[in-house]
Amino acid sequence: MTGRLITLEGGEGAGKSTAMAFLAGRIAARGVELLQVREPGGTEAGEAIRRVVLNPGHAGLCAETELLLMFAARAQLVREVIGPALARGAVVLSDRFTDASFAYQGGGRGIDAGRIAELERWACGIRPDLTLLLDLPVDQGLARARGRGPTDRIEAERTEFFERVRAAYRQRTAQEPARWRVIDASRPLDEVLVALGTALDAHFEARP
Ligand code: T5A
Repeated sequence: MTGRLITLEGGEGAGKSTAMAFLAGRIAARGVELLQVREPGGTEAGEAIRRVVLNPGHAGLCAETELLLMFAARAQLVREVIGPALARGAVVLSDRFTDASFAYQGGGRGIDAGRIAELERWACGIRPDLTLLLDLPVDQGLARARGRGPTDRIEAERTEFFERVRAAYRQRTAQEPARWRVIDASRPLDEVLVALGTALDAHFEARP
């Protein structure tokens, strides 16, 4: 068993928290070492960066700062946590990863994808083996996310921003179909979890 990185992506309110718990249980049942992380965050420095980027008080944060902070947190997470775990053969399950930067800062904020790809190579250096995308209409996701309570700085963006995020995610799935599995997250939760389980099992069967 060699280490592998599995990432979960999606727009706001796609249901990633519930899906993460389900996927973690399913992976652990295989008897492998599992490490769960979230982005931005996952290290002491990364969690501090998370508090800055999501704080609605920092309304004036520019797109470049936002992107660099995401990669600052990611660089720390890769070196401190993900890299060593993969080296010892663990399965790392990450709630968001570099694709979120392509979708939010690339699609949403309009930063050139080539620049983000350069940061991906330089500051991060690893790519997921499997990425599961929870895809659903923006208005449905926002209604779920905003129904939970106060919004963070990014959740407070306009609907058009999230439409661009969704389009960027879908574009990435089309560019690299072998890595992605797209799950219709507008369906009832039990159906979403079945689809996730099927996608995960297929990945492990293809690469035991
Ligand atoms: N970001 C992150 C960037 O801009 N660039 C980056 O590079 C990175 C890494 C992270 C923010 O940072 C941005 C993206 C984000 O805006 P976060 O708090 O981690 O902030 O936000 P999210 O990742 O979006 O997570 P959320 O907690 O907002 O959403 P989830 O986890 O997708 O949704 P969840 O599971 O809490 O579900 C929302 C509600 O819907 C219900 C749940 O019960 C819950 O109440 N629900 C369903 N209801 C009906 N049917 C279903 N199928 C349902 N699934 C869930």
